[in-house]
Amino acid sequence: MVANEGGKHWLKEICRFVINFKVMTWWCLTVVGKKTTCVGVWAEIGGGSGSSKGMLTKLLSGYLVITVVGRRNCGGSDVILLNLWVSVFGARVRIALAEKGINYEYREEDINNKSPLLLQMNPVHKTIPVLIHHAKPICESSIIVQYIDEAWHDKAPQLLPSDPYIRAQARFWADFIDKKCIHVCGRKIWLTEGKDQEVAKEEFMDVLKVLEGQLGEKPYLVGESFGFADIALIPFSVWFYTLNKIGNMNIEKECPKLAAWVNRCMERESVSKTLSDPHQFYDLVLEHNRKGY
Ligand SMILES: N[C@@H](CCC(=O)N[C@@H](CS)C(=O)NCC(=O)O)C(=O)O
Repeated sequence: MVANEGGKHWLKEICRFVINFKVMTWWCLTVVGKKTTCVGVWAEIGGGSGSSKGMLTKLLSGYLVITVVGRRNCGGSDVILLNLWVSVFGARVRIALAEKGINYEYREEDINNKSPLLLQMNPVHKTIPVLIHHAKPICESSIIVQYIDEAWHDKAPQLLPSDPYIRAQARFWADFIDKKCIHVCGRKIWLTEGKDQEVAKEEFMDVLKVLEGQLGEKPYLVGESFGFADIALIPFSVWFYTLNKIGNMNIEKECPKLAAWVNRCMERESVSKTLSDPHQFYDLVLEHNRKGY
């Protein structure tokens, strides 16, 4: 009789050990993967020495608590943005995330010393921004903004219009902004002098004039609300102050509708809180030009 009870006890101990081991392994993986801390539950599970029924209850409740904690905490690091504060492309993604009210972990990259994570997540272009969602990377700013709109389609506002034709228009203008190389010819204005600079200024103003025409009397580039095409363009407005100063231009005078559109966009918190200070940007450009980058 005593020997039999001793045998049962021995079996219980093995069962307890196996369950404990499994839960602990799961717990450790959860903590590492989701960056959670749950010391209290560890103590609860590890310190138990009561009956096996009591222990099982403790284990199950620990398991549930861990699940809840794990789920609650994963919101932050489940979405990671690899970025550079001054990037116009990164600003697109930050505006889209802010519009949707998505929490994310921000990681600043050093473009001259790219992190192993960036190289692993964007091995083709090796550029920022990269959005990492559920540990999977999405690259290229316009694609990321569209992904955000689709992945969080249940969160307002919709960044791409629901009407297929208007959606195509929004994509057309975002594509125009990228293909017309606002980025390349804008940079040329502060990177060149003399004739080359004059050519770059002309190219840049031609593109802005087309966009001024597209705006017309509308509040936003496509449709009646702020969306995909606006997000593609608005980060470049940070450059206007620098271009006016260095290129001796007056963008606001030449494109008054565009200037009013910039002010309208800046009324949105997603934009005003994301875009960097134009004066800070100007100082950075002067510093880079002085160093001859
Ligand atoms: N087409 C890309 C452009 C991204 C891009 O040019 N990112 C720059 C920073 S603004 C970068 O990572 N440059 C580093 C490099 O080219 O090595 C996008 O839309 O995301």
